[in-house]
Amino acid sequence: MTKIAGLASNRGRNLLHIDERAPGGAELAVVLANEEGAPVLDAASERGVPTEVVERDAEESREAHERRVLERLSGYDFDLVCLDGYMRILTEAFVEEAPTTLNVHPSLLPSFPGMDAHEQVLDAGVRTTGCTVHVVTEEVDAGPIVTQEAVPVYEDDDEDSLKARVLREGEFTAYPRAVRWFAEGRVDVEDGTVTVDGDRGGDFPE
Ligand code: 3YE
Repeated sequence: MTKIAGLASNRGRNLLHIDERAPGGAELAVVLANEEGAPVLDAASERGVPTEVVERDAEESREAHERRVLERLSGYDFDLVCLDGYMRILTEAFVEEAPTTLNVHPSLLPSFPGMDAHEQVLDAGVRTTGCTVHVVTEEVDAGPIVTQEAVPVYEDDDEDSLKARVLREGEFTAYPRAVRWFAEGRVDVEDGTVTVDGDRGGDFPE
């Protein structure tokens, strides 16, 4: 069974949603936050999921913090790492050491990478946005795409309304789908490309 190490900085709603849906039988083995007060910690505990906090100490290097994260995770059994609003850029060392790591980004990459995706979408005036589940590689938001989900943009949207729709209609569909594909052993990550057995693109097959 696929076990997930979930990394989040805030609410981690995708992680909780994935644990609830158990796509392909996958479940959270642990949730790790880099912020002491991250709401995901209590929510995960309520679900019976173990939690860990590894804050970055002042002056601590990126590598040193990551080493502590990996050390803490090494006490758990997992075969997939899922980022959900984890506000850290991961180093090449992490990417190489950890099992396959997925992230969900709130736009249809490669359009609108970066921190302010919804603002960029509204400024650009596009009528369709969405989300992208991709494999984490050294370059942020540039790893191979596993799956995407399109979401409409409405005239009267602001960043909050758009963010809420992309989460509920995009991320809550695409992230569990990607995890299920992994759980079913259908995803092959090799040389910077992802192939999904049986997937012709779009929504085929569920
Ligand atoms: N790391 C790599 N590749 C990826 N992290 C994420 C996706 C992704 C990744 O595709 N290598 C904001 C993080 C950006 C930021 O600049 N954070 C600072 C620290 C801020 C803090 O600690 O409060 C930093 O230096 O990391 C997940 C999304 C990353 C978003």
